[in-house]
Amino acid sequence: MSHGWGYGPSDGPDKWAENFPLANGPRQSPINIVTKEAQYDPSLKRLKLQYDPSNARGILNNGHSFQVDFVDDTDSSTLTGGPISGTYRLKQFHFHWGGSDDRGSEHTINGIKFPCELHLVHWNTKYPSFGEAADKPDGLAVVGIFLKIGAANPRLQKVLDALDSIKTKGKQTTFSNFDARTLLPGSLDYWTYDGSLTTPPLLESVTWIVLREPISVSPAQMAKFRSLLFTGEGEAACCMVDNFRPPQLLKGRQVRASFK
Ligand code: B30
Ligand code: ZN
Repeated sequence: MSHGWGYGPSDGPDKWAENFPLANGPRQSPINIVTKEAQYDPSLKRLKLQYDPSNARGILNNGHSFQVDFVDDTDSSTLTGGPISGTYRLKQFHFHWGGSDDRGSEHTINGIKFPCELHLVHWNTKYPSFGEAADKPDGLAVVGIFLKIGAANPRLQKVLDALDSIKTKGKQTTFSNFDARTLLPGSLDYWTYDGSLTTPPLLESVTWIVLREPISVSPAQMAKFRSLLFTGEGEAACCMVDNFRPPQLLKGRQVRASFK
Protein backbone atom coordinates (compact mmCIF):
# COMPACT_ATOMS: atom_id res chain seq x y z
CA MET A 1 0.00 0.00 0.00
CA SER A 2 3.04 2.30 -0.35
CA HIS A 3 2.29 4.56 -3.28
CA GLY A 4 5.49 6.66 -3.57
CA TRP A 5 3.38 9.81 -3.70
CA GLY A 6 1.36 11.79 -1.20
CA TYR A 7 0.32 15.30 -0.27
CA GLY A 8 3.39 16.48 1.69
CA PRO A 9 6.11 18.98 0.68
CA SER A 10 8.42 16.23 -0.61
CA ASP A 11 5.88 13.96 -2.36
CA GLY A 12 2.87 16.23 -3.01
CA PRO A 13 1.19 17.58 -6.17
CA ASP A 14 4.17 19.86 -7.06
CA LYS A 15 6.43 16.77 -7.27
CA TRP A 16 4.10 14.32 -9.02
CA ALA A 17 5.39 15.24 -12.50
CA GLU A 18 8.82 13.79 -11.63
CA ASN A 19 7.40 10.26 -11.64
CA PHE A 20 4.16 10.89 -13.56
CA PRO A 21 4.87 13.17 -16.56
CA LEU A 22 1.15 13.09 -17.42
CA ALA A 23 0.84 15.64 -14.57
CA ASN A 24 1.57 18.21 -17.31
CA GLY A 25 -0.73 16.57 -19.88
CA PRO A 26 -3.48 18.20 -21.96
CA ARG A 27 -6.53 17.09 -19.93
CA GLN A 28 -5.59 17.17 -16.26
CA SER A 29 -7.97 17.50 -13.29
CA PRO A 30 -9.21 19.17 -11.19
CA ILE A 31 -9.94 22.60 -12.70
CA ASN A 32 -11.35 25.91 -11.56
CA ILE A 33 -14.83 26.16 -13.12
CA VAL A 34 -15.48 29.73 -14.24
CA THR A 35 -19.25 29.68 -14.38
CA LYS A 36 -19.62 32.48 -16.90
CA GLU A 37 -17.29 30.65 -19.33
CA ALA A 38 -19.28 27.39 -19.18
CA GLN A 39 -21.58 26.94 -22.14
CA TYR A 40 -25.14 25.71 -21.66
CA ASP A 41 -25.57 22.64 -23.88
CA PRO A 42 -29.25 21.78 -24.40
CA SER A 43 -28.25 18.42 -25.90
CA LEU A 44 -26.92 17.22 -22.51
CA LYS A 45 -29.20 14.59 -21.01
CA ARG A 46 -30.48 14.22 -17.48
CA LEU A 47 -28.14 12.21 -15.24
CA LYS A 48 -29.45 8.79 -14.23
CA LEU A 49 -27.86 7.22 -11.17
CA GLN A 50 -29.26 3.82 -10.26
CA TYR A 51 -27.55 2.38 -7.21
CA ASP A 52 -28.33 -0.91 -5.41
CA PRO A 53 -27.59 -0.64 -1.65
CA SER A 54 -26.71 -4.36 -1.53
CA ASN A 55 -23.64 -3.71 -3.77
CA ALA A 56 -21.73 -1.88 -1.01
CA ARG A 57 -18.98 -4.22 0.15
CA GLY A 58 -16.24 -2.58 2.22
CA ILE A 59 -14.51 0.57 3.40
CA LEU A 60 -10.72 1.05 3.19
CA ASN A 61 -8.13 3.57 4.39
CA ASN A 62 -5.87 3.57 1.31
CA GLY A 63 -3.33 6.00 2.81
CA HIS A 64 -4.48 8.99 0.75
CA SER A 65 -8.26 8.93 1.37
CA PHE A 66 -10.82 6.37 2.41
CA GLN A 67 -13.01 4.61 -0.09
CA VAL A 68 -16.26 2.68 0.01
CA ASP A 69 -16.02 -0.18 -2.51
CA PHE A 70 -18.87 -1.75 -4.48
CA VAL A 71 -19.37 -5.13 -6.12
CA ASP A 72 -19.30 -4.35 -9.85
CA ASP A 73 -19.88 -7.70 -11.59
CA THR A 74 -23.37 -6.79 -12.91
CA ASP A 75 -25.20 -3.66 -14.11
CA SER A 76 -27.04 -3.17 -10.80
CA SER A 77 -25.36 0.13 -9.77
CA THR A 78 -24.92 2.34 -12.83
CA LEU A 79 -24.56 5.83 -14.22
CA THR A 80 -26.19 6.54 -17.59
CA GLY A 81 -27.35 9.67 -19.40
CA GLY A 82 -25.70 13.02 -18.79
CA PRO A 83 -22.74 13.59 -21.14
CA ILE A 84 -21.85 9.90 -21.48
CA SER A 85 -22.81 7.16 -23.95
CA GLY A 86 -23.53 3.65 -22.75
CA THR A 87 -23.43 2.34 -19.21
CA TYR A 88 -20.88 3.03 -16.49
CA ARG A 89 -20.74 0.91 -13.29
CA LEU A 90 -20.11 2.28 -9.80
CA LYS A 91 -16.72 1.07 -8.49
CA GLN A 92 -16.12 3.16 -5.36
CA PHE A 93 -16.62 6.53 -3.75
CA HIS A 94 -14.15 8.58 -1.72
CA PHE A 95 -13.57 12.13 -0.49
CA HIS A 96 -10.91 14.86 -0.50
CA TRP A 97 -10.83 17.42 2.33
CA GLY A 98 -8.87 20.19 4.06
CA GLY A 99 -7.22 20.68 7.41
CA SER A 100 -9.63 23.56 7.97
CA ASP A 101 -12.91 24.68 6.44
CA ASP A 102 -11.37 27.25 4.05
CA ARG A 103 -9.98 24.56 1.72
CA GLY A 104 -10.29 20.86 0.80
CA SER A 105 -12.16 20.55 -2.50
CA GLU A 106 -10.30 19.70 -5.71
CA HIS A 107 -12.57 21.53 -8.16
CA THR A 108 -13.22 25.17 -7.37
CA ILE A 109 -16.09 27.37 -8.58
CA ASN A 110 -15.01 30.89 -9.63
CA GLY A 111 -12.00 30.36 -7.35
CA ILE A 112 -14.15 29.37 -4.36
CA LYS A 113 -12.95 26.31 -2.43
CA PHE A 114 -15.28 24.01 -0.49
CA PRO A 115 -14.15 22.12 2.66
CA CYS A 116 -14.68 18.69 1.07
CA GLU A 117 -15.50 16.99 -2.25
CA LEU A 118 -17.10 13.57 -2.81
CA HIS A 119 -16.13 11.49 -5.88
CA LEU A 120 -18.37 8.67 -7.15
CA VAL A 121 -16.16 6.66 -9.53
CA HIS A 122 -17.70 4.68 -12.45
CA TRP A 123 -16.21 2.66 -15.36
CA ASN A 124 -17.46 2.17 -18.90
CA THR A 125 -18.85 -1.35 -19.45
CA LYS A 126 -17.69 -1.29 -23.09
CA TYR A 127 -14.42 -2.42 -21.42
CA PRO A 128 -14.15 -5.72 -19.48
CA SER A 129 -13.10 -4.28 -16.11
CA PHE A 130 -12.23 -1.11 -14.19
CA GLY A 131 -8.55 -1.85 -14.74
CA GLU A 132 -8.99 -2.08 -18.52
CA ALA A 133 -11.15 1.06 -18.61
CA ALA A 134 -8.89 3.21 -16.43
CA ASP A 135 -6.51 4.28 -19.22
CA LYS A 136 -9.05 4.74 -22.04
CA PRO A 137 -10.18 8.27 -23.04
CA ASP A 138 -13.83 7.30 -22.37
CA GLY A 139 -13.06 4.75 -19.66
CA LEU A 140 -14.23 6.48 -16.47
CA ALA A 141 -16.89 8.92 -15.32
CA VAL A 142 -16.58 10.57 -11.92
CA VAL A 143 -19.44 12.51 -10.33
CA GLY A 144 -18.05 15.25 -8.05
CA ILE A 145 -20.19 16.67 -5.25
CA PHE A 146 -19.16 19.57 -3.02
CA LEU A 147 -19.74 19.52 0.74
CA LYS A 148 -20.42 22.85 2.43
CA ILE A 149 -20.54 23.63 6.14
CA GLY A 150 -24.06 23.67 7.55
CA ALA A 151 -26.39 21.30 9.32
CA ALA A 152 -25.15 17.82 10.20
CA ASN A 153 -25.86 15.50 7.27
CA PRO A 154 -27.53 12.32 8.59
CA ARG A 155 -26.85 10.53 5.25
CA LEU A 156 -23.11 10.79 5.89
CA GLN A 157 -23.25 9.42 9.41
CA LYS A 158 -23.08 5.70 8.58
CA VAL A 159 -19.89 6.35 6.59
CA LEU A 160 -18.37 8.54 9.29
CA ASP A 161 -19.20 6.02 12.04
CA ALA A 162 -17.10 3.43 10.18
CA LEU A 163 -13.97 5.60 10.24
CA ASP A 164 -12.99 4.61 13.80
CA SER A 165 -12.41 1.08 12.43
CA ILE A 166 -10.09 2.21 9.61
CA LYS A 167 -8.00 4.92 11.30
CA THR A 168 -4.67 3.86 9.81
CA LYS A 169 -3.39 3.17 6.28
CA GLY A 170 -4.23 -0.31 5.01
CA LYS A 171 -7.10 -0.96 7.43
CA GLN A 172 -10.41 -2.10 5.95
CA THR A 173 -13.70 -3.41 7.19
CA THR A 174 -16.99 -4.59 5.76
CA PHE A 175 -19.48 -1.92 4.76
CA SER A 176 -22.80 -3.24 3.50
CA ASN A 177 -26.29 -2.16 2.60
CA PHE A 178 -25.52 1.49 1.83
CA ASP A 179 -27.53 3.53 -0.65
CA ALA A 180 -25.10 5.95 -2.31
CA ARG A 181 -28.07 7.80 -3.86
CA THR A 182 -28.75 9.27 -0.42
CA LEU A 183 -25.54 11.31 -0.78
CA LEU A 184 -26.84 13.21 -3.83
CA PRO A 185 -28.20 16.77 -3.55
CA GLY A 186 -31.77 17.65 -4.59
CA SER A 187 -30.77 18.94 -8.03
CA LEU A 188 -28.64 16.98 -10.50
CA ASP A 189 -27.68 20.10 -12.55
CA TYR A 190 -24.02 19.72 -13.53
CA TRP A 191 -20.95 20.99 -15.37
CA THR A 192 -18.97 18.51 -17.46
CA TYR A 193 -15.53 18.43 -19.07
CA ASP A 194 -12.87 15.91 -20.19
CA GLY A 195 -10.22 15.33 -17.53
CA SER A 196 -8.12 12.90 -15.54
CA LEU A 197 -7.66 11.04 -12.29
CA THR A 198 -6.67 13.65 -9.69
CA THR A 199 -4.10 11.31 -8.13
CA PRO A 200 -1.20 9.44 -9.70
CA PRO A 201 -1.17 7.82 -12.21
CA LEU A 202 -3.24 10.88 -13.34
CA LEU A 203 -4.66 8.91 -16.30
CA GLU A 204 -6.56 11.07 -18.82
CA SER A 205 -9.62 8.85 -18.84
CA VAL A 206 -12.26 10.71 -16.85
CA THR A 207 -15.45 12.40 -18.03
CA TRP A 208 -15.97 14.75 -15.08
CA ILE A 209 -19.52 15.54 -13.98
CA VAL A 210 -19.46 18.19 -11.24
CA LEU A 211 -22.80 18.87 -9.56
CA ARG A 212 -23.82 22.50 -9.02
CA GLU A 213 -25.65 21.96 -5.72
CA PRO A 214 -23.54 21.07 -2.65
CA ILE A 215 -24.61 18.76 0.17
CA SER A 216 -24.20 19.80 3.80
CA VAL A 217 -21.72 18.67 6.45
CA SER A 218 -21.38 19.91 10.04
CA PRO A 219 -18.14 21.09 11.68
CA ALA A 220 -18.22 18.00 13.94
CA GLN A 221 -18.59 15.75 10.88
CA MET A 222 -15.60 17.45 9.19
CA ALA A 223 -13.58 16.82 12.39
CA LYS A 224 -14.31 13.11 11.95
CA PHE A 225 -12.77 13.12 8.43
CA ARG A 226 -9.67 14.82 9.86
CA SER A 227 -9.26 12.15 12.58
CA LEU A 228 -8.12 9.60 9.98
CA LEU A 229 -4.37 9.05 9.53
CA PHE A 230 -2.23 8.97 6.37
CA THR A 231 0.10 6.68 8.29
CA GLY A 232 0.01 2.99 9.17
CA GLU A 233 -0.34 1.41 12.58
CA GLY A 234 2.89 1.81 14.58
CA GLU A 235 4.15 4.75 12.48
CA ALA A 236 4.33 8.32 13.81
CA ALA A 237 0.75 9.51 13.39
CA CYS A 238 0.09 12.00 10.59
CA CYS A 239 -3.50 13.29 10.24
CA MET A 240 -5.17 12.75 6.87
CA VAL A 241 -5.87 16.36 5.86
CA ASP A 242 -5.32 18.47 2.72
CA ASN A 243 -5.50 15.41 0.46
CA PHE A 244 -6.51 17.47 -2.57
CA ARG A 245 -4.79 18.41 -5.82
CA PRO A 246 -5.11 22.09 -6.77
CA PRO A 247 -6.74 23.21 -10.06
CA GLN A 248 -4.83 22.50 -13.28
CA LEU A 249 -4.58 24.42 -16.55
CA LEU A 250 -7.65 24.26 -18.80
CA LYS A 251 -5.49 24.10 -21.98
CA GLY A 252 -8.34 25.05 -24.29
CA ARG A 253 -10.94 22.65 -22.95
CA GLN A 254 -14.61 23.58 -22.96
CA VAL A 255 -16.73 23.23 -19.84
CA ARG A 256 -20.40 22.59 -20.61
CA ALA A 257 -23.39 23.19 -18.32
CA SER A 258 -26.56 21.11 -18.22
CA PHE A 259 -28.51 24.18 -17.08
CA LYS A 260 -29.05 27.83 -18.16
S1 B30 B 1 -10.35 10.60 -8.66
O1 B30 B 1 -11.77 10.45 -8.52
O2 B30 B 1 -9.90 11.28 -9.83
N1 B30 B 1 -9.79 11.38 -7.40
C1 B30 B 1 -8.56 6.48 -8.82
C2 B30 B 1 -9.92 6.65 -8.98
C3 B30 B 1 -10.47 7.92 -8.91
C4 B30 B 1 -9.66 9.02 -8.68
C5 B30 B 1 -8.30 8.85 -8.51
C6 B30 B 1 -7.75 7.56 -8.58
C7 B30 B 1 -7.97 5.11 -8.92
O3 B30 B 1 -8.68 4.17 -9.20
N2 B30 B 1 -6.65 4.96 -8.71
C8 B30 B 1 -5.97 3.70 -8.79
C9 B30 B 1 -6.39 2.80 -7.69
N3 B30 B 1 -5.65 2.95 -6.45
C10 B30 B 1 -6.30 2.03 -5.56
C11 B30 B 1 -6.28 2.37 -4.12
O4 B30 B 1 -6.57 1.49 -3.33
O5 B30 B 1 -6.03 3.55 -3.62
C12 B30 B 1 -4.28 2.64 -6.60
C13 B30 B 1 -3.41 3.82 -6.59
O6 B30 B 1 -3.72 4.86 -5.95
O7 B30 B 1 -2.33 3.83 -7.19
CU1 B30 B 1 -4.32 4.46 -4.08
ZN1 ZN C 1 -11.08 11.78 -5.93
